Amino acid sequence: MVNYDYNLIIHTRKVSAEKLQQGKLLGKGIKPMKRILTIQDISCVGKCSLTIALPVISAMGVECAVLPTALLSNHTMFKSFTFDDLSDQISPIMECWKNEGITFDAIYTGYLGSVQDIDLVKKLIADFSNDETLVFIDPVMADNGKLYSNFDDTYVKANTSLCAAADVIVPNLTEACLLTDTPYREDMTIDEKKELLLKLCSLGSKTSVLTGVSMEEGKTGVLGFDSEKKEFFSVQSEHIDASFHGTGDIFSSVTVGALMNGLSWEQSLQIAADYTGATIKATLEDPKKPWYGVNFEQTIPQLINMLRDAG
Ligand code: PXL
Repeated sequence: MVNYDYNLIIHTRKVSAEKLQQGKLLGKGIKPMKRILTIQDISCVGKCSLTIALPVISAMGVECAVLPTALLSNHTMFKSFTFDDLSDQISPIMECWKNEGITFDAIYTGYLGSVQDIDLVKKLIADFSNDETLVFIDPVMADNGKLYSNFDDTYVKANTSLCAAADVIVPNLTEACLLTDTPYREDMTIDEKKELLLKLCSLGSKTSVLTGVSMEEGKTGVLGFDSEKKEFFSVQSEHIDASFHGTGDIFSSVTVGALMNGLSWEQSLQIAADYTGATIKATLEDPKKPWYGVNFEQTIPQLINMLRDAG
């Protein structure tokens, strides 16, 4: 049951007094560089996972180390695809990193690809994280009420146990329902979504953030629950009536990148929601837009401006 005593904080946008301060370049000798490790597949064509995380996080002035879990010709929304599981590479890479004394400020996982990968990633998190490391898990496996091809119940169970290792998880509604064994309904009420969030946190993550939640007409964003503060929170942005592949990967990459720039949770989620919306808008304007992904490359300057305004 939803505990109605918990506060719900709806964050409102803070408009910065000065736009685009001259000469204030990202990371220009101000703070030490942060290093994120992102673990997801590499789809050679399709604009998702690593082909989003790497350029987006780098553009945000944060080092992005990668651990590819699988190599695909293109993502699985295409009619056909090749899939080569790279799980046999994970342990030797981890050993090498340990010997080299390599550490990470954040570990960010997305589409992993196989149960074996998930088990290895759990070990990696145990070996490479401490109290200072942000463990950010996007349990990518489903959307619009359906699992992506290649996945089954065993994968869902493995992903559920991975979520226990997280500081924060960011499922969409379909993934949240699968993780909590709740029947999926597109038209769930806000109270039902709050109940889902409580169940998600009981899996073990400190904070759960449900993506694609509209709290008012014409807006969309996230609804989250912070189990330490015992507080629900929400961030909203303009709703653009179109859905594209890869937007979840953009949202997660921007959130982690913004957090590593020292921004607060609310600022980071707001920038992620605003940038995702701006990118969908820009894509819609392109008469030659690809069906398989968004034109995030064209909106990277906007992302940098948002970051500079917030910092
Ligand atoms: O954007 C999610 C994603 C990532 N990686 C691969 C996918 C998908 C969604 O279909 O197929 C390979």
